[in-house]
Amino acid sequence: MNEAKRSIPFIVATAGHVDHGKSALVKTLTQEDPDRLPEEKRRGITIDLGFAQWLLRDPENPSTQYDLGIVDVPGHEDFVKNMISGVGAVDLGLLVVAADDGWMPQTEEHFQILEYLAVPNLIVVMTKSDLAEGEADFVMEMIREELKATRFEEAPIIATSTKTHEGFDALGNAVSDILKRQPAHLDLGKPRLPVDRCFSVKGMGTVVTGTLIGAPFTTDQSVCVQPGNLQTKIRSIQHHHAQQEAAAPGMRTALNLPGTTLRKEHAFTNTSVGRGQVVTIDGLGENTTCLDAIMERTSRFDKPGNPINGCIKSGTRIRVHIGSDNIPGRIHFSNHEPMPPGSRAAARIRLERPMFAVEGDRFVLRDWSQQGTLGGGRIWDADSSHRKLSHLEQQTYLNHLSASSGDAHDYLRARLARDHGIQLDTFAAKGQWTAKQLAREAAKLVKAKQAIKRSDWLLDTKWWNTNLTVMADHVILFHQTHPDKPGIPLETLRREFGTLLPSLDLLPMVLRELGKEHAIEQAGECLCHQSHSVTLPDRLAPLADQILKELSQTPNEPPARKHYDTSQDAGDAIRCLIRMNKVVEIGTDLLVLQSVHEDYLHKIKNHLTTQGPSTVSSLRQVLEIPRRIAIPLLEKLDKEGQTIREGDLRKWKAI
Ligand SMILES: Nc1nc2c(ncn2[C@@H]2O[C@H](COP(=O)(O)OP(=O)(O)OP(=O)(O)O)[C@@H](O)[C@H]2O)c(=O)[nH]1
Ligand SMILES: [Mg+2]
Repeated sequence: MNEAKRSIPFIVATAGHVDHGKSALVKTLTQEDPDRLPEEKRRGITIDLGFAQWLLRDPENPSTQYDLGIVDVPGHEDFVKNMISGVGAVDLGLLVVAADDGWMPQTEEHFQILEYLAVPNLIVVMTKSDLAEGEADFVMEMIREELKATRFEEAPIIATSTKTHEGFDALGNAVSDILKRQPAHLDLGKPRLPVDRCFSVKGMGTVVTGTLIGAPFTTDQSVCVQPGNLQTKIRSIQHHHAQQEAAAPGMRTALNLPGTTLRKEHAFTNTSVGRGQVVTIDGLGENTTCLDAIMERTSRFDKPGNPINGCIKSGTRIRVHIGSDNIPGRIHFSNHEPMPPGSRAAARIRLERPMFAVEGDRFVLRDWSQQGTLGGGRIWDADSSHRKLSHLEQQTYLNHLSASSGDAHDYLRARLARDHGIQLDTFAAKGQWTAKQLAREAAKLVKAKQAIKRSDWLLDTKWWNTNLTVMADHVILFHQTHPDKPGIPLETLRREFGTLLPSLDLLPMVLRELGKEHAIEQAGECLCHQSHSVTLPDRLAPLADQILKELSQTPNEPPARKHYDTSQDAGDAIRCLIRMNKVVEIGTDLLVLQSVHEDYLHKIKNHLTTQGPSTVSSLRQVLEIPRRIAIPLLEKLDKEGQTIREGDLRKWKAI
């Protein structure tokens, strides 16, 4: 057969009750025995995850080959936790049901787990068809009954036998039929490899394996292992025992990580790696012990696979399975009501040790003693420790996402409604969406006038406009109550409104917008309305007269501002004089009379427009002022755009 031109990686996982023929199915499909442990061979059951590669040609398009990484899971009820750690990023589930046994407790439990993890495709493989004894149709009927009213109602059911080889062509066709419609794994620029196996190879050191998602990994790439923030480098990469320069998302991937050791159980050290940890890159978020989620419980509580059918009380100790990890913790519901089967609820999970998780990730909850699966859900706040779950904004945020499809658009809108302002760059680094996807969704919100963009901030339009109006009203109210003051001190505004803003970095934008939309301008350290004119209160009149008198006595040699500004009243008098256009502030420490300032400006303009660009010292001579005034005066004019500085020279703006 000709070489396939395209090889598309996908992950396929088996699922189903113990002894129903999952491993035998994988062996027939791939000629590899997924059971590798001596104990598995001895007992004839699968204990831990097994892996194999299935290269499947698309029969309709032989130039396309599916490079399927098969994860074979154990069916025994004691090893469900191992099963979950293998099915985190699966494109297709093969739910195995033995024809001589039918739908059994772990068929049901595994089925629910695949549902909670939102596995996109399912094929039911009815194995051991050679043992069906004329009951095959009936068993198929029963299986179809179990699938009713689920996402997989229409899933193919294919009868196979590893003894007679019946059904394997049909199975291959069904798999390729599904996968040709399945989108390839995306490169989000955010690689994550939840470690599901970790072992040591002589001469190489530690090797970890897992299903790579989010972005490729390449040889020599610097990576970190979370939780633990262990920094290392990829020395080499293998994909199903073949050495590769790079691995793509959706590939079973083995990484050789130099300088790391095998972790013993939960004894985390700063060099050790083990199942449950995630190989990733820096900057994709922090480890967390507190997360908020939308949790759901199936209504299939009467099925035999779910021994834990009752309500879950708020505060119950549980185990959270996420990626390849499982961590003990407690679940709390916002209304403190117990959560019945067949419902959804906003929940907070407090973990007993840190985990690396990303918003949008799905998880499964099992009871503390690992008797059964309680439910599943999706993380929507990967670090909620600084918020209250009962807080209205957090409730609204979670409920909004609960009722949505949870795509990039819904996520961005919900976050904007909760946080009011989002700094897109840092925001995009976390979560499951690319900066490009989020920028596209942000542009849509801006177009619909639901958001406005200011530098890299996306702001909720209604919230932004309301706050600007409130601030502008506050300035006007201040004028009414303090007619003698030039305006509200910026510091007061910052104190009173700073907590409204998601970041104080937004303050300069607020000030600009107040000027543009509300005629509020900044005068020195104050904010005032353009129409506000200061009336000098009687108590300040003698001080103001004194300042004006002194300034006019030595107009070109004014004393430093601190010479006058010695009391609250003196400061108020100076601010009044500035607002009344009687004196001008040059730099932070100099005042000159308005008339003197006008004279300077006139002379500078005249000199620069007739003599051309000039140095500070020639301008000083024209103005007959010392350097101490000339420098801040020219810097002020530069800032205002009246003059332009070019090296040592100044030129007039109009030239
Ligand atoms: N007759 C018959 N026996 C089968 C078939 N497939 C598997 N078996 C037998 O069923 C037994 C269990 O098969 P496994 O493949 O180990 O079952 P499993 O689902 O992987 O079991 P666990 O991994 O322990 O859950 C073995 O003795 C197989 O030889 C089949 O198609 N026909
Ligand atoms: Mg097995």
